[in-house]
Amino acid sequence: MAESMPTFVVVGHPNKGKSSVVAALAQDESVRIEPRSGTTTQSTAYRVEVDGHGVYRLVDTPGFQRPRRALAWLRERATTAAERPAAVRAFLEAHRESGEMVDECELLEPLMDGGLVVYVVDGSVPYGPEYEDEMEILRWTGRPGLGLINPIGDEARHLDSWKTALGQFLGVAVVFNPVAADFEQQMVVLDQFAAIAEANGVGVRRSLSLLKQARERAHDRASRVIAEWVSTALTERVEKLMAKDAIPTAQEPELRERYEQRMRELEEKARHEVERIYRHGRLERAGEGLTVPGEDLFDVDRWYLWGLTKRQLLTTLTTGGAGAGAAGGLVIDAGLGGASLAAGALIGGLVGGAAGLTAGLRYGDRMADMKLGPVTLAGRRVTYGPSKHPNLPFVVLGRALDHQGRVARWSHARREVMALDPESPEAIWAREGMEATRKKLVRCFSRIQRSRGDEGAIEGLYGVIRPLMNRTDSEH
Ligand SMILES: Nc1nc2c(ncn2[C@@H]2O[C@H](COP(=O)(O)OP(=O)(O)O)[C@@H](O)[C@H]2O)c(=O)[nH]1
Ligand SMILES: [Mg+2]
Repeated sequence: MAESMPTFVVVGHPNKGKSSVVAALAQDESVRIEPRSGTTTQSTAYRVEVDGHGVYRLVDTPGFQRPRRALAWLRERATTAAERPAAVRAFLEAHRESGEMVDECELLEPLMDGGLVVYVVDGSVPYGPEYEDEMEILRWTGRPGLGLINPIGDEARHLDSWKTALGQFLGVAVVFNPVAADFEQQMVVLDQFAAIAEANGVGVRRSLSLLKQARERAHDRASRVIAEWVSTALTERVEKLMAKDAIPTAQEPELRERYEQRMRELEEKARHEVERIYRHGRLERAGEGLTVPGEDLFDVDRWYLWGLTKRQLLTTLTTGGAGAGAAGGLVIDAGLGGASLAAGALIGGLVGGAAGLTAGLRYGDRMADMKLGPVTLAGRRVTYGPSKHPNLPFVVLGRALDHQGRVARWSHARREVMALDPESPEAIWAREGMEATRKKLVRCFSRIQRSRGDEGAIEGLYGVIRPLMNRTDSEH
């Protein structure tokens, strides 16, 4: 198997995104990407594997430094095309010994060892003769490959001239932005790599399907982490022992603060797990571990961003069917605009399906109830939570999906700090066809609450969450 694994050698001018291409296609955040040129001085091979099965190898190389001189040297040693690869071998031998043209040696060696060329250029600058020497040297190796146009800064103004030029030297040119590319776009460009490899006798297509399977498994695992976290959010509580004669209500602010802090920590933990699943364990997030206004889990004024709107909540809970009542906490208060809603068709569902529900759709003031234990010698146990707020699980899940979506789409070549921008959440609950999902979720949440988070109930939630992951790979 190992013999049939192709090696793609990523070459080009310095600072055109070679390392970025390697990072993106190897899904490896450890590949060094530097704003300064010339920081890559040695070739490094990255082996891409799934379950120990090698799929392909990517070699990051230093850029060409002295292509003109290198080509002049080669031209003196070959008169016919048939002699050219031998001249390149002679070049390697001569310069390895003298220690000259180290960069050229580093990048040519893996090619002469059977690698395939991936020649990276910047599509935002015009094509020019200075690239011709580089491509001519690549041609001399006799190695097949393709040109990869990186539209740096999202601009590929000079696409046509590049395509024409690359086409003559390398046959095929593809456009690929390693920083912006999501998984689908990576698969598209890898398919093109695979075609070149197949045409040269190295089978790889079957292996690419392994990458797709691995992606599915990552979604499975992320769904499981998120289902567990939502279940915990539905059942979590904090407690303390207070003195027998202490005033119970005076304990509430402290308990609530501890409850919220605990929930924030659990959310952070779930986020880290999801990041690790998508191989982004070193990802930096803005405001990580802090309570960022507008981004904080308990900034209830912003809950409409991640959870259901009042109207969605109302329709979902009242028509959610069995168990909606147990999901709890529904009464129309004045703040909800009860009059206009009551006048509408909703009231039928309310009266019929959710009679006897208590407490408010009121936002914010009451997250959970306090419960007092019996007085004992030691004192009195007070607990806070779990929250019965009907929107809390939607907020928790909406935030988790928003984060998961960003992480799953984040290229491993992208090295800036990720902002979980509360101004542009995915608005997942408003999507077409989500009403049915929202109703299923209400039933799942209710079952988790009633069973205090048993395995079967979590499994049920997993079953509803898992299909939502597919959106990260099928939309742009
Ligand atoms: N905006 C943007 N910057 C890029 C892109 N590709 C590379 N860069 C930047 O260009 C610089 C050099 O990238 P690198 O991958 O290290 O290039 P290399 O020297 O060819 O390996 C880094 O600062 C990258 O962040 C791209 O597609 N878009
Ligand atoms: Mg580099």
